[in-house]
Amino acid sequence: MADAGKRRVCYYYEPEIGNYYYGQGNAMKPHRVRMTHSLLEGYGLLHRMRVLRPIPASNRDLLRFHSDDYIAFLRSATPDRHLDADILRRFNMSDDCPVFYGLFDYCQSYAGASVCAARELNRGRADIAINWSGGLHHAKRSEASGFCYVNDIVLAILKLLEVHKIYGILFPPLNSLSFLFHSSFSVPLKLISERSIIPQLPTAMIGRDSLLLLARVLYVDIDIHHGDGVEEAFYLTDRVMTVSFHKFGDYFPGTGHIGDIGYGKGQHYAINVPLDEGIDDESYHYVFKPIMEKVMEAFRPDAVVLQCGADSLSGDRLGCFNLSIKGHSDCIRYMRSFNVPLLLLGGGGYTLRNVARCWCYETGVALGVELDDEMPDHEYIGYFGPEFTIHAVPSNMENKNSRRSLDATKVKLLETLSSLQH
Ligand code: ZLM
Ligand code: CA
Ligand code: ZN
Repeated sequence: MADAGKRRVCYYYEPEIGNYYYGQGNAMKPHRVRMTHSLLEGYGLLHRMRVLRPIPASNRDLLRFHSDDYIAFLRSATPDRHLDADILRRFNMSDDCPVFYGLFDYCQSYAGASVCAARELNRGRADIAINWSGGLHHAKRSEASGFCYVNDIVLAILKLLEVHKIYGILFPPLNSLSFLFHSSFSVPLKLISERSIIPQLPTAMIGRDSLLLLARVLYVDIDIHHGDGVEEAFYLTDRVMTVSFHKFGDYFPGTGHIGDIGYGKGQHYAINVPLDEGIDDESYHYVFKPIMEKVMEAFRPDAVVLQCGADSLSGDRLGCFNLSIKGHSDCIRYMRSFNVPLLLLGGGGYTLRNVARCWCYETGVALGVELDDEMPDHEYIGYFGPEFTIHAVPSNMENKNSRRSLDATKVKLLETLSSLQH
């Protein structure tokens, strides 16, 4: 099988990340990233990949998506300085998104890790890059939302688009059947039939004897919440396709209707897969695999960004899906099997022991290493009793997704994807 082999993996981790604290009662706990790291160390996985400390995101990085006044506000806000109520409201700072100690350092750290990871893929130095502290998909240009302040995903995608361009050189004469192209990833020069590739180009700038093929980035979001911030950022473009699987109906943030498909040039480049509570592994993959297969075939991305929010797992404190760690990680396994440069990001996940289990196991999947179910001793082993296993105990909750509704969703989305293919 194509996915059986090894991959070059680089993993970004900031040792300070676990010390940031959103405040009492807030479900978002950066400590889960430190728990994951400690478990990775216990399993010996840190020796199987390059472990890198992120460079904090610069102002320049952050301003590629966010507004000046919003970033200036995040930089200056501290809990002990007076904060104007109107300004807090303007930037949507609230119980979900409080001003806490070290807020701006935290933002620079998780966003910097995603940008560094994207850069490493651009340079062709890794097949898979990982940042479990990232994936904060709700942040808007000038607004915090749902525990997210800066949108590290948008910044990483912009980085992938920036460097990852494909330049082609047409053989003279211009109407020759073949041309050479290469990409900035470590793809060797290849001879491609012009006829087979040119009609499928999303965008091409044709000079006298050269082609500039613009890169395409696919974003996939398996967090239980809709990936609204990323969708909105790329809603008008055909260079980024966004696909979110999420609980829809009386659930935060309320967007992600199946009929929201993008606009203008971006029409058909946003895909929303609304699901109901209690979805299990079998039902999830009944829609995930055929949809993603069709997306890969129709869109042919140059890089894939996968937001691996662990709040879609069974027993999550905020979530209401019923995925096992195996079922969740099969999404990573499936996307990895296409052999396209892959950026793995974190996201939600509020039952801490299951988040660490999930992201540790998924790091194993990235590396092509199967982990022993019996957990090794490590600093946070006390969180994992009484089972002390990597896999969590399944639940018997009811699956509110009928075969009929899943079929309807699948058929509708596969139909709109077909309109992309010519
Ligand atoms: N109230 N405290 C997912 C983001 C989910 C919006 C309802 C806040 C909470 C939640 C915060 C102690 C990702 C909403 C909630 C109370 C308006 C959400 C602080 C309890 C508390 O007790 C709490 C003061 C807090 C927050 C519950 N918030 C549960 N669900 C969602 C945001 C983020 O996983 O997708 C990616 C990282 N917010 O439902 C309210 C409407 C604010
Ligand atoms: Ca989602
Ligand atoms: Zn979530």
